[in-house]
Amino acid sequence: KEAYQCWLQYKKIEDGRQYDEYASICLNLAVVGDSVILNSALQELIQAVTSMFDKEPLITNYADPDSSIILGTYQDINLTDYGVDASIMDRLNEEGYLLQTVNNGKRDCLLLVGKSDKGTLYATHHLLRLIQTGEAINDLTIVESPRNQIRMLNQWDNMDGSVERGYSGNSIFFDNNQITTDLERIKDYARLLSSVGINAISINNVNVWQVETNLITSKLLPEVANIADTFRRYGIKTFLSINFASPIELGDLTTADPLDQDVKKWWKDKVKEIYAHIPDFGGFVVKADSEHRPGPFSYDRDHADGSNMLAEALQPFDGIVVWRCFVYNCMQDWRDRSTDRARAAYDHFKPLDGKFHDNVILQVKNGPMDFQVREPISPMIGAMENTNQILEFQIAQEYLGQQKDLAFLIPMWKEVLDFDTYAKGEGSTVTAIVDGSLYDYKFSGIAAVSNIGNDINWTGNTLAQANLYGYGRLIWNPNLTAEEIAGEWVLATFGSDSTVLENITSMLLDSREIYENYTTPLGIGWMVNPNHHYGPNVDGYEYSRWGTYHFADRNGIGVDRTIETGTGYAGQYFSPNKKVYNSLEECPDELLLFFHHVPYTHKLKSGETVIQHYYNTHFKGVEQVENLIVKWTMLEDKIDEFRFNNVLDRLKMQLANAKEWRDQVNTYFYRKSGIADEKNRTIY
Ligand code: BDP
Repeated sequence: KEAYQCWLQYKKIEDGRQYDEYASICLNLAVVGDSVILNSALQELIQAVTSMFDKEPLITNYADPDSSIILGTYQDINLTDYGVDASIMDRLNEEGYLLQTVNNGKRDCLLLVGKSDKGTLYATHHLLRLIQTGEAINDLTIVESPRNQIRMLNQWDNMDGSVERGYSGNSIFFDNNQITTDLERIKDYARLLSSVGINAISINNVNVWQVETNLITSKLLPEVANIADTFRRYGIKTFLSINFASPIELGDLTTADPLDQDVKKWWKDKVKEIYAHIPDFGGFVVKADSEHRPGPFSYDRDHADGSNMLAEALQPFDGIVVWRCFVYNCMQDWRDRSTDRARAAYDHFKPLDGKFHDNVILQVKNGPMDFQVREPISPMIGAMENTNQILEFQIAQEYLGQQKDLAFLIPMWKEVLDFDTYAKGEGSTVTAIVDGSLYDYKFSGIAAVSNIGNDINWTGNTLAQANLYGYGRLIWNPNLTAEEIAGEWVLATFGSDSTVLENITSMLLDSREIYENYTTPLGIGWMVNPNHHYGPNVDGYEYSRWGTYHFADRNGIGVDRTIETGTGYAGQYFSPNKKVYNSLEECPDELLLFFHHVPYTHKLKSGETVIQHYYNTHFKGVEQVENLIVKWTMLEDKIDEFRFNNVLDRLKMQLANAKEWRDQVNTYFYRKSGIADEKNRTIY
C-alpha cells in the first residue's frame, strides 16, 4: 500500500499538539461552486483528512461561520468579504491560487482560492503538502502561479502493453492491443500528476506503429475519450502521438504529402472527428523523419510544411502540434564533419525559424544527443526566436541505470534550466526561454518521458518516484532547489524520522554524480550495451551507424567538435559559450571529451590527467555505491519491509553493475593507453 501511494501517503498524524492544530483547521470544509475539477479537489481533501485525522470532515456547500477551510475559485469566493484585497488575484495566471488565513468574525479560517478550478485543485495539494511535510498552516499567505505554461508528460506506451524504455512493468493504458478498462489506476495516476501540477499528457509512444495508428479512428476514440475524461477531472489535457503517414496507413489515400489538398482535407476531417469525441483534446505529438518514422522528407517537404499542415487542422479547435526535433540520420557513418549527430537538430530546424504556425511547438531534448548522463545544453534552445519551444527531459532512466541504479535527476535538470544560453545577452537562461518570457512565445513549457508502469510502486525502484515528483515540482517552480525537492519528497513519502530524512536525501543528491563516476565522466557517454542500454559496452556503439562515438585510440579519446579542426558543433552556440566550448583551455572538465579529442595524459583543471581521472572516478564510484547500501541498510527498522527490500535489491544490482563498469572501462583504457594507475590499484 505504501509503495502504491507514493507521496500521497496521508499517514495518520499522531495525537498531540500538532494533531490538534491541524485538526482545528481541517475538519470543517466548505466548497463553494461546482465543477468536476473542484470536486476532485474536495475528494482529495476528504480522503486525506479522513486518513490523517481518522475522522470524517464536515462538508457544506456554502461558507458558514464554522467553516475552517473554504475552497473555490475567486469568482465564487468574494475575497473582500474576508478583508483580502482582491487585486492580489491579478498577479496570478489561470492556474494560480491563493492560500490565505482570514478571520470570518467567529473564527480563523483558511481560504483555498484558485484563479480557476484548476488553481483550487493545486491549492488543495499545496495545503496537503504542507501538512505532510510538517509545516505550520495556521497563518498562511501563499500566492503561487506555475512558472511554465505546458507541464507535460509523454508516455512511451505501446498498445501491446509494453512500454518503450519502460522499467516499471507494463502500460497502465494498454494491454494486448486494447485500451485498458481499468480507469481506477489511471485516476490514481492523474491524482499523483495533478498533485505536482502536471497539466498535459500524451498517452502513446512517439513511435507510432501499425496498431497505435488506429487510436485516431472512430473505433478507438470513444475509449480514448474515457481516458481523457479521467484526466480532465484533474486538470490534465490528453494528447495523442500520431503517425505522419496515417492517411496512407489507415487505407484512405496513397500519399501523406503535407501539401497535397486531399491530405490536408483528410487531417481536417480527422481532427473534427477527434474533437467530437474529446472536446478539449490537446493535440498531436509527432516524431517524423527520425529513426525510420515517416515524415515530410519523403515528399521533399520540410518540417515546417509537415507541422503546419497538422496545425491548420487543429487550429479551429485550439489544438496544438508538438513537433519533435529529435531528427537525425540514424543510418550514417561518420564521413564528414556535417554528419556529427550532435549538430543535426540545429542544422535541420534553425533555417526554418519563423516559418511555423503559432500553434506549433518544437520539442527539443535537453541535450544534442540523447539523454546521456552529461551533455551540453542543446544549442537549439534559444536559437529559435520566432518559434514556440518546449524542452524535453527523460524521467525514465534509459541511460541512467534504468531504475535499477539510483539516479535522482533533479540536480541535472536544474543545471539545464539554470544554464545561460546568452541568446539575448547575459541572463538568457533556459528557464527564461522555456517559460516563454525571453521571446514571448505563445506556447512553451516542458515535457518529459514518463517513468511509470503497472508495477505496484509505479516506478520499479521506489526511489525513482522522486524523479516523477521532482519533475512536476521543479517545472512548476524552477527556483526550488534540489535539496528542497528531495526533502519534501522524503517527508511526504517516508515520514519525518530524522535518519530517514538525512540518509535518503543525501543518497538522492549524490546519486547522479555517483552514476557518472562509474560510467562515463568528462562528457563521453554511450559506452552502453547497444539496444537495451543497460550496463557497460565500451565499444558497443563505436563502429555502428548511430553517430555516437568516443574515438578512443592508443593516443587519446574524445570528439573534436571545435570550429577549426572538428565538426564545428561548438559554433552552434551563442557567444561566449561558443568560445568557451571551442577552447581546450576554457572548456569545463565535465564536458571536455564531448568537445575535444585529447591525449590520455591531458591535464584537467583539477590537475589530474584524463586517464588518471578515469581510474579514480571508477574506483570511487563503486565505493560510493557501497556507501549507498550502508546508508540504506541503516533504515531497516524505519521503513516498511516491502519498500525497504525493493530498494535494497536494486542497490545490490547497482553495485554489481558499478563493478562491471569499473572493470571494463578501466581495463579498456589501460590496454589502449598502456598507462598504469598511479595508485597501483588492481585493474582487471
Ligand atoms: C531514444 C530511445 C528510443 C526513442 C527515441 C526518441 O532509445 O527508444 O524512440 O529516443 O526519443 O532515446 O524518439
